Amino acid sequence: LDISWYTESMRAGRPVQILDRHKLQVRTAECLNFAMVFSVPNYACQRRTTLENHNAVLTDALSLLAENAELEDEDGRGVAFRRAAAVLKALPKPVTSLTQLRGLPCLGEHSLRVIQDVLETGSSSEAESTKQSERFKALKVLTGIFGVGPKTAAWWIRHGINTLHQLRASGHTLNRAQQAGLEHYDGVNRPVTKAEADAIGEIVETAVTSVLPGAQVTLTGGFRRGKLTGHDVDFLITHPEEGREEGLMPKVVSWLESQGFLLYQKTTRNSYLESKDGPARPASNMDRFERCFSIFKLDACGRQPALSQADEEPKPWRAVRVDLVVSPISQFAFALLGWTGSKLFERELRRWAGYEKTMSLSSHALYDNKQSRYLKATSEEEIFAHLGLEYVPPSERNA
Ligand code: DCT
Ligand code: MG
Repeated sequence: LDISWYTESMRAGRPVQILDRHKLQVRTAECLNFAMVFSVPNYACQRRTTLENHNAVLTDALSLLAENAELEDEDGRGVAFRRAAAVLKALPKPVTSLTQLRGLPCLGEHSLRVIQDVLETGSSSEAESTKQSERFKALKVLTGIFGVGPKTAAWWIRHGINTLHQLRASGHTLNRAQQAGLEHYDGVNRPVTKAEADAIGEIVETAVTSVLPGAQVTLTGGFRRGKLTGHDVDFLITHPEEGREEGLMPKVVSWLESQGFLLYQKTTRNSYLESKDGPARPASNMDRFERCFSIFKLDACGRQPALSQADEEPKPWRAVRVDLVVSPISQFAFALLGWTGSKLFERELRRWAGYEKTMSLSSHALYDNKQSRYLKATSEEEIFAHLGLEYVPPSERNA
């Protein structure tokens, strides 16, 4: 009995002639097996991906290979592994056999090999050997410094620098962000808890409302999706009256600085102009809001004070990476959708918009290329509707 012929026939709705009792039994068994074959839509934004992951061993292996590709500055390969991992995250049950994955999107040859290895041996030899490799370890340590990307890390490694100690001893010139990153390395690389994010939220709220009453602060990023920890805390700030948000960021930053909350900050100005920039150039839109990359000094809130490595004196505070973004109210829904993530979910939304709808989506706007006009929205629900997608709440955008 040719199983693949049988399942293909079933899938295509072709009638299958039953010949005798024995074959009927076999085919019934195949039918049951077929019922356990998963089906998943192509784009992550068409799926509901909660934090409940039934295939963590598989997705951990694929995510590690994705991380390695990104550290090697090979984004294409990174995205391929991320897409494969996202498909498995969306499955309602653990995968037990490769045949269950037949016909699923985004599972390339390489990812399938990794999955097969895990299913057969319990772990991925490629992921394990990557994790142990000196190059991966060095890239991870060096890019753990705030302000250091894969290119800089690779350049340092080529010059014999693999550790923080070697970097400090090398006398290489670091920019202001990297100096702060090195100084606050331990804090910045320790996961931020939801309680810490909320404590920072209160500080930001106080800062924002004292310099502009009526302004609103929203927690975005992973915490809005329900994650319990994150690598940073992301906030989106707006004011219900268009234009009132102009010039807000420097005031907020000054307030925070005057109160001693900032260990480091760098503000970039809003450079987005609908009329000038238009939809044709969406690639760098993430950076066009008035945005502040910062390192916060957060007092230990009921937590055991951390030991600082240098002097072993207990530190009554910790360093936390915080991103602040200011958006005019007219772009708020797009900014909220764009800053809630996950990164892959966002990427897939833009891919869906472009390929399936001939639209350009950014964190500022949605442009319909067929109608040659912007589609306005005041809520995330409206944006999903414009895109012809079922609404997916933040807690189900964990692709
Ligand atoms: N974002 C994006 N594309 C990027 C970077 C960010 O679409 N290249 C969006 C999606 C998530 C949001 O910005 C915040 O970014 P991160 O803080 O990096 O992501 P996160 O989901 O909040 O992850 P973590 O919980 O680790 O902070
Ligand atoms: Mg974040």
